[in-house]
Amino acid sequence: MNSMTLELAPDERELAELVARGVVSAGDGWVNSLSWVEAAAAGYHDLPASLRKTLARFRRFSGETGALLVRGLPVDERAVPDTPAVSGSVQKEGTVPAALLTLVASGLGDPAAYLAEKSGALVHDVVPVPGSERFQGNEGSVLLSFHNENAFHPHRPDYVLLLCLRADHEKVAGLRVACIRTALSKLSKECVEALFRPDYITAPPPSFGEGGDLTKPHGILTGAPDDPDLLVDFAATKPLGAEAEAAMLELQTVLAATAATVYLEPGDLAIVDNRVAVHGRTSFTPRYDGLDRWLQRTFSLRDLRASRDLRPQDAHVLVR
Ligand SMILES: O=C(O)CCC(=O)C(=O)O
Ligand SMILES: [Fe+2]
Repeated sequence: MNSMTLELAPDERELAELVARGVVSAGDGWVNSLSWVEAAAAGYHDLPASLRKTLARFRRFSGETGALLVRGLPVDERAVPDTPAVSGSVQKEGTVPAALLTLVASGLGDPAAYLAEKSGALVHDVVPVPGSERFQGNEGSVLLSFHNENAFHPHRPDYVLLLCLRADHEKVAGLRVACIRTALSKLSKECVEALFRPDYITAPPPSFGEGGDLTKPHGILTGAPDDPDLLVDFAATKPLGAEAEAAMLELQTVLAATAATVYLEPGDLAIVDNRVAVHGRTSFTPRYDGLDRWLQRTFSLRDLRASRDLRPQDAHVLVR
């Protein structure tokens, strides 16, 4: 990724591990518990200064690629159990990787999840599932098209965090990230004008099951003409009319041509600014032998308060 990259030094990795272990033992052992989330919010301040400074900078301006790669986090692949191969798999018990995700999500905003998706778990497994190969979601293994995460949702994540526990056998599964800041100047004037018009409707992704409503007609681009927000899911956004459709096709071509691809290794954490960047994944061939690709994922919301009506008891799970 030609994006911001931070490589942790060995002593920083050790410190991050110490802080993560502190979360594991301070929480009551369950990732979704209040004590876990509180321990992560407090522990964030003890993470290596280089990491906190990089996250603060990224939070203010996520750069031309809208992505940050943190390498060298304490993930020991030899200690990683077999890759799960079931649908809806989540990380319920506290582990160092789950703590790292919750810690970083707490520094960027607050960790959050959706009840309709992966049972509201704060840490999801991103693993290939037998029978779901062609699925346009993170359980598939064919090309996963570009999308803003949960694009249909009024309180979609501001950041998507993907931590690699294990790479795929052939090391061909690439996380692709494309940012409107890089693409904008390569789009025709007509295309940009059409993308700003509210001529698109977006449906919930298949991971939401039957939950969630279609959006009202919206623009794919909104906000500042010179630095807009991007909102599209090429598997779930429908154009209303021929001009809207042509503009969406042009956008897809330019995003593909300007995307960065990263082959995540154990201990690599990719953070995507979901307001300006879309992501997807190249295809790969799972073997279902316990050693398949395994990422864990957490979402972060910058303004948790804005979704308070969807979060009973002020918990971190949105019920709709
Ligand atoms: O598998 C990947 O690299 C990305 C999957 C994805 O889009 C996600 O988990 O949100
Ligand atoms: Fe995604």
